[in-house]
Amino acid sequence: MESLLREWDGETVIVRHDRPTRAWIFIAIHSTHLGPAAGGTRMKSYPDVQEALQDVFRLAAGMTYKFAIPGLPWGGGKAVVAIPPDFDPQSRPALLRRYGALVHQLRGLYYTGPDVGTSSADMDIIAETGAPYVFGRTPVAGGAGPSGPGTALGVFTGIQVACEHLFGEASLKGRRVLVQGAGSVGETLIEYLRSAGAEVLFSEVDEGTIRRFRDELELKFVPSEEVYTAECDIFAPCALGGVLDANTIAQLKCRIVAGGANNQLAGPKDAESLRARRILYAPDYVINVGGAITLLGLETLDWTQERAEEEVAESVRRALRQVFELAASEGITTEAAARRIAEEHLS
Ligand code: PPY
Repeated sequence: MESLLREWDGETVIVRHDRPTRAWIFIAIHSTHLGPAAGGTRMKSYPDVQEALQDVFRLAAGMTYKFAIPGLPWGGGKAVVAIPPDFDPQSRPALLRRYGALVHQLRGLYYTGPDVGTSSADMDIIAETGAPYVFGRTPVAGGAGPSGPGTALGVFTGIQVACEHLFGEASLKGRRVLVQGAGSVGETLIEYLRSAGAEVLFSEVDEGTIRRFRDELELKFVPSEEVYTAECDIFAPCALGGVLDANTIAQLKCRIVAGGANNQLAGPKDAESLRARRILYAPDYVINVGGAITLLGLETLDWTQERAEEEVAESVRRALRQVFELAASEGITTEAAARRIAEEHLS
Protein backbone atom coordinates (compact mmCIF):
# COMPACT_ATOMS: atom_id res chain seq x y z
CA MET A 1 0.00 0.00 0.00
CA GLU A 2 2.75 2.41 1.02
CA SER A 3 4.79 1.87 -2.13
CA LEU A 4 1.69 2.22 -4.33
CA LEU A 5 0.99 5.59 -2.76
CA ARG A 6 4.60 6.71 -3.00
CA GLU A 7 4.96 5.77 -6.66
CA TRP A 8 1.66 7.14 -7.94
CA ASP A 9 2.09 10.31 -9.99
CA GLY A 10 -1.40 11.69 -9.25
CA GLU A 11 -2.43 14.56 -7.01
CA THR A 12 -4.61 13.22 -4.21
CA VAL A 13 -6.41 10.13 -3.04
CA ILE A 14 -9.37 10.17 -0.69
CA VAL A 15 -9.82 7.00 1.37
CA ARG A 16 -12.88 5.96 3.34
CA HIS A 17 -13.62 2.67 5.04
CA ASP A 18 -17.39 2.25 5.14
CA ARG A 19 -17.87 0.45 8.44
CA PRO A 20 -21.50 -0.75 7.98
CA THR A 21 -20.65 -2.65 4.78
CA ARG A 22 -16.87 -3.07 5.21
CA ALA A 23 -16.47 -1.54 1.73
CA TRP A 24 -13.40 0.53 0.87
CA ILE A 25 -14.02 3.75 -1.02
CA PHE A 26 -11.14 5.29 -2.97
CA ILE A 27 -11.44 8.53 -4.93
CA ALA A 28 -8.29 9.17 -6.94
CA ILE A 29 -7.65 12.66 -8.29
CA HIS A 30 -4.93 12.19 -10.88
CA SER A 31 -4.80 15.68 -12.37
CA THR A 32 -6.81 18.89 -12.13
CA HIS A 33 -4.49 20.66 -14.56
CA LEU A 34 -7.13 21.12 -17.27
CA GLY A 35 -10.17 21.37 -14.98
CA PRO A 36 -12.03 19.67 -12.14
CA ALA A 37 -11.53 15.91 -12.02
CA ALA A 38 -14.26 13.76 -13.55
CA GLY A 39 -14.64 10.02 -14.01
CA GLY A 40 -17.00 7.22 -13.17
CA THR A 41 -17.47 5.12 -10.06
CA ARG A 42 -16.45 1.46 -10.35
CA MET A 43 -18.13 -0.87 -7.88
CA LYS A 44 -16.99 -4.46 -7.53
CA SER A 45 -15.13 -6.94 -5.36
CA TYR A 46 -11.35 -7.16 -5.55
CA PRO A 47 -9.06 -9.97 -4.38
CA ASP A 48 -7.46 -7.47 -1.98
CA VAL A 49 -7.46 -3.76 -1.11
CA GLN A 50 -4.15 -3.13 -2.90
CA GLU A 51 -5.66 -4.21 -6.20
CA ALA A 52 -8.56 -1.84 -5.72
CA LEU A 53 -6.16 1.03 -5.06
CA GLN A 54 -4.03 0.09 -8.06
CA ASP A 55 -7.13 -0.04 -10.26
CA VAL A 56 -8.39 3.39 -9.19
CA PHE A 57 -4.92 4.89 -9.76
CA ARG A 58 -4.65 3.56 -13.32
CA LEU A 59 -8.26 4.44 -14.14
CA ALA A 60 -7.86 8.02 -12.89
CA ALA A 61 -4.67 8.50 -14.93
CA GLY A 62 -6.54 7.15 -17.95
CA MET A 63 -9.18 9.86 -17.48
CA THR A 64 -6.49 12.57 -17.48
CA TYR A 65 -5.20 11.38 -20.87
CA LYS A 66 -8.72 10.78 -22.17
CA PHE A 67 -9.68 14.43 -21.58
CA ALA A 68 -6.27 15.83 -22.62
CA ILE A 69 -6.28 14.24 -26.09
CA PRO A 70 -9.30 16.17 -27.40
CA GLY A 71 -8.42 19.09 -25.09
CA LEU A 72 -11.53 19.01 -22.89
CA PRO A 73 -11.49 21.30 -19.82
CA TRP A 74 -11.69 18.41 -17.34
CA GLY A 75 -9.18 16.64 -15.15
CA GLY A 76 -8.67 12.96 -14.47
CA GLY A 77 -10.34 11.24 -11.55
CA LYS A 78 -12.05 7.98 -10.77
CA ALA A 79 -13.62 6.25 -7.79
CA VAL A 80 -13.60 2.63 -6.74
CA VAL A 81 -16.05 1.21 -4.23
CA ALA A 82 -14.51 -2.13 -3.32
CA ILE A 83 -17.24 -4.27 -1.79
CA PRO A 84 -16.60 -7.47 0.18
CA PRO A 85 -17.40 -10.78 -1.57
CA ASP A 86 -20.36 -11.39 0.78
CA PHE A 87 -21.80 -7.92 0.17
CA ASP A 88 -25.53 -7.75 0.91
CA PRO A 89 -27.33 -6.06 -2.04
CA GLN A 90 -29.86 -4.64 0.43
CA SER A 91 -27.19 -2.41 1.91
CA ARG A 92 -26.38 -0.94 -1.51
CA PRO A 93 -28.64 2.18 -1.50
CA ALA A 94 -27.40 3.32 1.91
CA LEU A 95 -23.78 2.77 0.88
CA LEU A 96 -24.37 4.79 -2.29
CA ARG A 97 -25.87 7.63 -0.24
CA ARG A 98 -22.89 7.69 2.12
CA TYR A 99 -20.62 7.68 -0.91
CA GLY A 100 -22.62 10.56 -2.44
CA ALA A 101 -22.19 12.57 0.77
CA LEU A 102 -18.43 12.07 0.49
CA VAL A 103 -18.44 13.28 -3.14
CA HIS A 104 -20.48 16.29 -2.02
CA GLN A 105 -17.98 17.11 0.74
CA LEU A 106 -15.30 17.51 -1.92
CA ARG A 107 -17.30 20.49 -3.26
CA GLY A 108 -16.50 19.93 -6.94
CA LEU A 109 -12.93 18.67 -6.73
CA TYR A 110 -14.35 15.47 -8.25
CA TYR A 111 -17.42 14.81 -10.42
CA THR A 112 -18.63 11.26 -10.77
CA GLY A 113 -20.75 9.14 -13.12
CA PRO A 114 -21.35 5.50 -14.08
CA ASP A 115 -18.64 2.90 -14.68
CA VAL A 116 -18.33 -0.88 -14.45
CA GLY A 117 -20.70 -2.06 -11.70
CA THR A 118 -22.77 1.13 -11.44
CA SER A 119 -25.81 2.23 -13.43
CA SER A 120 -27.79 5.38 -14.06
CA ALA A 121 -30.22 4.22 -11.37
CA ASP A 122 -27.27 4.12 -8.95
CA MET A 123 -26.36 7.68 -10.02
CA ASP A 124 -29.88 8.78 -9.04
CA ILE A 125 -29.27 7.43 -5.54
CA ILE A 126 -25.74 8.88 -5.29
CA ALA A 127 -27.15 12.26 -6.41
CA GLU A 128 -29.62 12.31 -3.48
CA THR A 129 -26.63 13.31 -1.34
CA GLY A 130 -23.97 14.05 -3.98
CA ALA A 131 -25.69 16.51 -6.37
CA PRO A 132 -24.66 18.55 -8.31
CA TYR A 133 -21.46 16.53 -8.71
CA VAL A 134 -23.06 13.48 -10.35
CA PHE A 135 -23.37 12.86 -14.11
CA GLY A 136 -25.32 10.13 -15.87
CA ARG A 137 -28.49 10.01 -13.78
CA THR A 138 -31.57 8.56 -15.48
CA PRO A 139 -33.39 10.89 -17.89
CA VAL A 140 -36.44 10.80 -15.56
CA ALA A 141 -34.25 12.24 -12.80
CA GLY A 142 -32.89 14.90 -15.14
CA GLY A 143 -29.68 13.15 -16.21
CA ALA A 144 -28.26 12.09 -19.56
CA GLY A 145 -28.62 8.37 -18.84
CA PRO A 146 -25.92 5.72 -19.24
CA SER A 147 -22.51 6.41 -20.80
CA GLY A 148 -22.29 3.09 -22.69
CA PRO A 149 -24.00 4.15 -25.95
CA GLY A 150 -21.80 7.25 -26.32
CA THR A 151 -18.69 5.20 -25.64
CA ALA A 152 -19.80 2.63 -28.23
CA LEU A 153 -20.18 5.30 -30.92
CA GLY A 154 -16.62 6.51 -30.32
CA VAL A 155 -15.27 2.96 -30.41
CA PHE A 156 -17.18 2.27 -33.63
CA THR A 157 -15.67 5.42 -35.17
CA GLY A 158 -12.24 4.30 -33.96
CA ILE A 159 -12.68 0.94 -35.66
CA GLN A 160 -13.58 2.70 -38.94
CA VAL A 161 -10.51 4.94 -38.71
CA ALA A 162 -8.28 1.93 -37.99
CA CYS A 163 -9.71 0.10 -41.03
CA GLU A 164 -9.16 3.17 -43.17
CA HIS A 165 -5.54 3.34 -41.99
CA LEU A 166 -4.75 -0.35 -42.40
CA PHE A 167 -6.96 -1.50 -45.28
CA GLY A 168 -7.36 1.80 -47.14
CA GLU A 169 -11.10 1.96 -46.59
CA ALA A 170 -13.27 2.74 -43.58
CA SER A 171 -16.06 0.40 -44.62
CA LEU A 172 -16.81 -2.50 -42.27
CA LYS A 173 -18.74 -4.50 -44.82
CA GLY A 174 -17.71 -8.13 -44.51
CA ARG A 175 -15.11 -7.41 -41.81
CA ARG A 176 -15.01 -9.89 -38.98
CA VAL A 177 -15.16 -8.22 -35.57
CA LEU A 178 -14.87 -10.01 -32.25
CA VAL A 179 -16.46 -8.05 -29.41
CA GLN A 180 -15.27 -9.17 -25.98
CA GLY A 181 -18.06 -8.37 -23.51
CA ALA A 182 -21.64 -7.60 -24.56
CA GLY A 183 -22.29 -5.22 -21.65
CA SER A 184 -23.40 -1.61 -21.82
CA VAL A 185 -20.70 -0.63 -24.37
CA GLY A 186 -20.41 -3.96 -26.23
CA GLU A 187 -24.15 -4.22 -26.76
CA THR A 188 -24.45 -0.90 -28.59
CA LEU A 189 -21.19 -1.45 -30.45
CA ILE A 190 -22.59 -4.72 -31.80
CA GLU A 191 -25.63 -2.83 -33.14
CA TYR A 192 -23.42 -0.29 -34.95
CA LEU A 193 -21.26 -3.05 -36.40
CA ARG A 194 -24.20 -5.08 -37.64
CA SER A 195 -25.78 -2.03 -39.27
CA ALA A 196 -22.47 -1.40 -41.04
CA GLY A 197 -22.49 -4.90 -42.50
CA ALA A 198 -19.74 -6.43 -40.34
CA GLU A 199 -19.67 -10.07 -39.33
CA VAL A 200 -19.89 -9.91 -35.53
CA LEU A 201 -18.59 -12.53 -33.10
CA PHE A 202 -18.92 -12.04 -29.36
CA SER A 203 -17.65 -13.45 -26.11
CA GLU A 204 -19.41 -12.98 -22.81
CA VAL A 205 -19.60 -14.60 -19.38
CA ASP A 206 -23.19 -13.84 -18.39
CA GLU A 207 -25.47 -16.74 -19.39
CA GLY A 208 -28.56 -14.61 -20.03
CA THR A 209 -26.62 -12.22 -22.25
CA ILE A 210 -25.06 -15.12 -24.15
CA ARG A 211 -28.51 -16.55 -24.85
CA ARG A 212 -29.85 -13.19 -26.01
CA PHE A 213 -27.05 -12.51 -28.51
CA ARG A 214 -26.49 -16.08 -29.67
CA ASP A 215 -30.08 -17.29 -29.89
CA GLU A 216 -32.02 -14.14 -30.69
CA LEU A 217 -29.53 -12.23 -32.84
CA GLU A 218 -27.85 -15.43 -34.10
CA LEU A 219 -24.37 -14.05 -33.50
CA LYS A 220 -21.47 -16.44 -33.28
CA PHE A 221 -20.47 -17.00 -29.65
CA VAL A 222 -16.79 -17.43 -28.84
CA PRO A 223 -16.08 -19.14 -25.49
CA SER A 224 -13.65 -17.35 -23.15
CA GLU A 225 -10.87 -19.88 -23.69
CA GLU A 226 -10.86 -19.15 -27.44
CA VAL A 227 -11.20 -15.38 -27.36
CA TYR A 228 -7.49 -14.63 -27.89
CA THR A 229 -6.98 -17.20 -30.65
CA ALA A 230 -10.10 -16.55 -32.71
CA GLU A 231 -9.45 -15.39 -36.26
CA CYS A 232 -10.86 -11.95 -36.98
CA ASP A 233 -9.99 -8.62 -38.57
CA ILE A 234 -10.73 -6.58 -35.47
CA PHE A 235 -10.60 -7.56 -31.81
CA ALA A 236 -12.64 -5.18 -29.64
CA PRO A 237 -12.09 -5.61 -25.88
CA CYS A 238 -15.15 -4.16 -24.17
CA ALA A 239 -15.02 -5.94 -20.83
CA LEU A 240 -12.35 -5.46 -18.18
CA GLY A 241 -8.80 -4.12 -18.40
CA GLY A 242 -5.42 -5.85 -18.58
CA VAL A 243 -6.43 -8.27 -21.36
CA LEU A 244 -3.40 -7.53 -23.56
CA ASP A 245 -0.28 -9.12 -22.07
CA ALA A 246 2.73 -11.03 -23.43
CA ASN A 247 0.76 -14.26 -23.36
CA THR A 248 -2.45 -13.11 -25.08
CA ILE A 249 -0.69 -10.88 -27.64
CA ALA A 250 1.40 -13.83 -28.82
CA GLN A 251 -1.83 -15.72 -29.60
CA LEU A 252 -3.87 -13.00 -31.34
CA LYS A 253 -4.98 -13.66 -34.90
CA CYS A 254 -6.37 -10.21 -35.63
CA ARG A 255 -5.05 -7.19 -37.54
CA ILE A 256 -6.53 -4.47 -35.33
CA VAL A 257 -7.24 -4.08 -31.61
CA ALA A 258 -9.81 -1.36 -30.93
CA GLY A 259 -12.24 -1.57 -28.03
CA GLY A 260 -13.97 0.29 -25.23
CA ALA A 261 -12.43 -1.20 -22.09
CA ASN A 262 -10.19 1.04 -19.99
CA ASN A 263 -6.53 0.01 -19.46
CA GLN A 264 -6.43 -2.79 -22.01
CA LEU A 265 -2.63 -3.08 -21.90
CA ALA A 266 -1.34 -5.02 -18.89
CA GLY A 267 1.89 -2.99 -18.96
CA PRO A 268 3.83 -0.43 -21.02
CA LYS A 269 5.83 -3.10 -22.88
CA ASP A 270 2.69 -4.61 -24.36
CA ALA A 271 2.26 -1.75 -26.83
CA GLU A 272 5.66 -2.72 -28.27
CA SER A 273 4.64 -6.37 -28.55
CA LEU A 274 1.55 -5.41 -30.54
CA ARG A 275 3.61 -3.25 -32.85
CA ALA A 276 6.18 -6.04 -33.31
CA ARG A 277 3.35 -8.35 -34.35
CA ARG A 278 2.09 -5.66 -36.77
CA ILE A 279 -1.25 -5.45 -35.01
CA LEU A 280 -2.66 -1.93 -35.19
CA TYR A 281 -3.69 -0.80 -31.71
CA ALA A 282 -6.16 2.05 -31.25
CA PRO A 283 -5.23 3.28 -27.73
CA ASP A 284 -8.16 2.72 -25.39
CA TYR A 285 -8.39 6.23 -23.97
CA VAL A 286 -8.32 7.78 -27.45
CA ILE A 287 -11.43 5.95 -28.65
CA ASN A 288 -13.42 5.32 -25.45
CA VAL A 289 -13.91 9.01 -24.64
CA GLY A 290 -17.40 9.06 -26.19
CA GLY A 291 -19.26 8.35 -22.95
CA ALA A 292 -17.54 11.22 -21.19
CA ILE A 293 -18.08 13.63 -24.11
CA THR A 294 -21.76 12.70 -24.30
CA LEU A 295 -22.48 13.04 -20.57
CA LEU A 296 -20.54 16.28 -20.19
CA GLY A 297 -21.96 17.82 -23.38
CA LEU A 298 -25.57 16.93 -22.64
CA GLU A 299 -25.39 17.91 -18.97
CA THR A 300 -23.09 20.95 -18.92
CA LEU A 301 -23.23 22.40 -22.45
CA ASP A 302 -26.90 21.92 -23.31
CA TRP A 303 -26.10 19.82 -26.37
CA THR A 304 -28.78 17.86 -28.19
CA GLN A 305 -28.31 14.12 -28.61
CA GLU A 306 -27.54 14.73 -32.28
CA ARG A 307 -24.86 17.28 -31.48
CA ALA A 308 -23.32 14.94 -28.92
CA GLU A 309 -23.07 12.16 -31.48
CA GLU A 310 -21.45 14.47 -34.03
CA GLU A 311 -18.93 15.68 -31.46
CA VAL A 312 -18.02 12.12 -30.40
CA ALA A 313 -17.49 10.88 -33.95
CA GLU A 314 -15.59 14.00 -34.98
CA SER A 315 -13.26 14.14 -32.00
CA VAL A 316 -12.42 10.43 -32.08
CA ARG A 317 -11.82 10.58 -35.84
CA ARG A 318 -9.54 13.59 -35.58
CA ALA A 319 -7.59 12.29 -32.58
CA LEU A 320 -7.04 8.75 -33.83
CA ARG A 321 -5.90 9.89 -37.27
CA GLN A 322 -3.40 12.19 -35.57
CA VAL A 323 -2.18 9.33 -33.35
CA PHE A 324 -1.68 6.98 -36.32
CA GLU A 325 0.14 9.67 -38.32
CA LEU A 326 2.48 10.55 -35.45
CA ALA A 327 3.21 6.89 -34.71
CA ALA A 328 4.05 6.23 -38.36
CA SER A 329 6.19 9.32 -38.86
CA GLU A 330 8.14 8.84 -35.62
CA GLY A 331 8.34 5.06 -35.75
CA ILE A 332 6.83 4.75 -32.28
CA THR A 333 3.88 2.78 -30.92
CA THR A 334 0.41 4.24 -31.19
CA GLU A 335 0.31 4.23 -27.37
CA ALA A 336 3.50 6.34 -27.19
CA ALA A 337 2.11 8.68 -29.84
CA ALA A 338 -1.14 9.14 -27.92
CA ARG A 339 0.76 9.75 -24.70
CA ARG A 340 2.91 12.37 -26.41
CA ILE A 341 -0.12 14.24 -27.75
CA ALA A 342 -1.84 14.12 -24.35
CA GLU A 343 1.27 15.34 -22.55
CA GLU A 344 1.67 18.22 -24.97
CA HIS A 345 -1.89 19.31 -24.19
CA LEU A 346 -1.18 18.99 -20.47
CA SER A 347 1.99 21.08 -20.46
C1 PPY B 1 -14.94 6.97 -18.57
O1 PPY B 1 -14.91 7.40 -19.72
O2 PPY B 1 -14.23 6.00 -18.22
C2 PPY B 1 -15.79 7.64 -17.57
O3 PPY B 1 -15.55 7.46 -16.42
C3 PPY B 1 -16.90 8.49 -18.08
C4 PPY B 1 -17.25 9.63 -17.20
C5 PPY B 1 -16.87 10.90 -17.53
C6 PPY B 1 -17.23 11.97 -16.78
C7 PPY B 1 -17.98 11.79 -15.65
C8 PPY B 1 -18.34 10.52 -15.31
C9 PPY B 1 -18.00 9.44 -16.09
